[in-house]
Amino acid sequence: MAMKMCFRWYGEGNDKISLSDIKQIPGVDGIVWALHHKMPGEIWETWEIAEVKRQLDAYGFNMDVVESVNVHDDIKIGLPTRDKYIENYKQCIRNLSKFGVKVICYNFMPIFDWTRSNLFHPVGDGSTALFYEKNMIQDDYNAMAQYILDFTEKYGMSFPGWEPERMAKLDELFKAYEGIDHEKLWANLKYFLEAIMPTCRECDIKMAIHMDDPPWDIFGLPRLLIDEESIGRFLSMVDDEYNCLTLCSGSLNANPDNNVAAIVRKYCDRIAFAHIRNVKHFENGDFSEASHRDCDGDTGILDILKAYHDCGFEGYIRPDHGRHLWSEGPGSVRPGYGLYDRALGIMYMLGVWDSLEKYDKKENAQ
Ligand code: CS2
Ligand code: MN
Repeated sequence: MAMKMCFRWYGEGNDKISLSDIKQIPGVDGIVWALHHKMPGEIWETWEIAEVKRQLDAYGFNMDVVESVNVHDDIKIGLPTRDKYIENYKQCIRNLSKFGVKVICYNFMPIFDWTRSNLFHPVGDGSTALFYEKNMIQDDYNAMAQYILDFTEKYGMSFPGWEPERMAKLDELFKAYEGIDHEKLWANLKYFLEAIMPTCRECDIKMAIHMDDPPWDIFGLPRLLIDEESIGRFLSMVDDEYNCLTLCSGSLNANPDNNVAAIVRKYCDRIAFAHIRNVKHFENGDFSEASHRDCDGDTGILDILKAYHDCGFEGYIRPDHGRHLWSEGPGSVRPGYGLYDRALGIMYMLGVWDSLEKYDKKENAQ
C-alpha cells in the first residue's frame, strides 16, 4: 500500500528547479503541474498540455495532479457570465482527461490565494520561511498586495492567484464581491460543483478543493474551508465521490484549534490529495512555516501521517511549502517552493511512512 509522492513544479522557464533535480529526490513519482500562464477562465488547449506531458515523460514522471485550474471570479461571485466560464472549465477537464489527469486541485477563495505578510522571514537558524504577521493583514489590502506585487515584479515572476492583471483592478474586484457573504459563496460553490460533476464522472477526474489559507476571513472576504465542520458541510453539500479535498495540513494548522489528524480520520475517503506542512505558532496569532520535522513546529506531522496510514490512504501527497535553505533566497527561489527543504520534507515523510509500513503492519499481524 502506498501513497503517491509528488513534487510541485512551476514549469519550464518558470521554475529554477529542474526536472532532473526533482528526479534525484527519492520516491517522487509525479509532478504537480499547471499551465501557469493561463488566466482563470481560459481553456487549456490539448497541444499545451501535450507539451508538458512530453517534458514529464522524459523523466518518467506522471502528470496525474494539476494544481491549480483557477476558478474565474465571476463563478465565485455568481454573475450571469459564470455559465460561460463553467463551460470553459468543463472543456479544461475534458482536455486534461485525454492525458490521464486524475485530480484537479483548486480553491474557492475570493480575490486572494494564500496570504502572507513576509515571504522570507528568518527562522533563526539561517534559513527563511513564509510568515504571517496578523497585524499586517488587517484592513489595508492594497498595501499587502503591493508588497507581493513589488516582489514578483522585482524578481520577474508571478504567483498563481496573484495575477498582476487581476491585482491591478483590486478595488474593482472588492466592489464586485460586495454582498458576497459566506452563504452566497457557499451557494456559488455548490452551483459550480453541481454543474461540473457529470463531466468529472465522465472523465474520471476528481475535483479536490484546497483549504483556505489562512483559514479565516481576511479583509472582510469570506472564507469557507476552514475547519472540520465546514469540510463536513462541503462534502455533504455535493455528496459525490468526485467532489473531494486537497487537505492542506499547513493551511488548516494556522488555526491551532484544528486537529488535522482527526479530520483525516473522519474524511479520508474523500481526500484525493494531501499537502503536508508543519506550523509554528506565536501567542499573538502570528505564525511561521517550519521544517517538516515534527518537533520543529507546534502542530507536527507525525499524527497526521499515522492517520493517513491507518486509513490506508492511497492518494497523492506532496510536501506543502518549505523553508528557503543554503543558497536559496529572494530571486533564486519561489517563496515557499525551494528545492532543499521540500526534498528534506519528502525524506522525513517517507521515513515515517516506511517505518509505519514495516513495523505497524507487523504489529497488526501479530
Ligand atoms: C498552495 C496554494 O502555494 C500554496 O500556498 O498551497 O496556493 C494552492 O496551490 C492553491 O490554493 C490551490 O488552488
Ligand atoms: Mn497547500
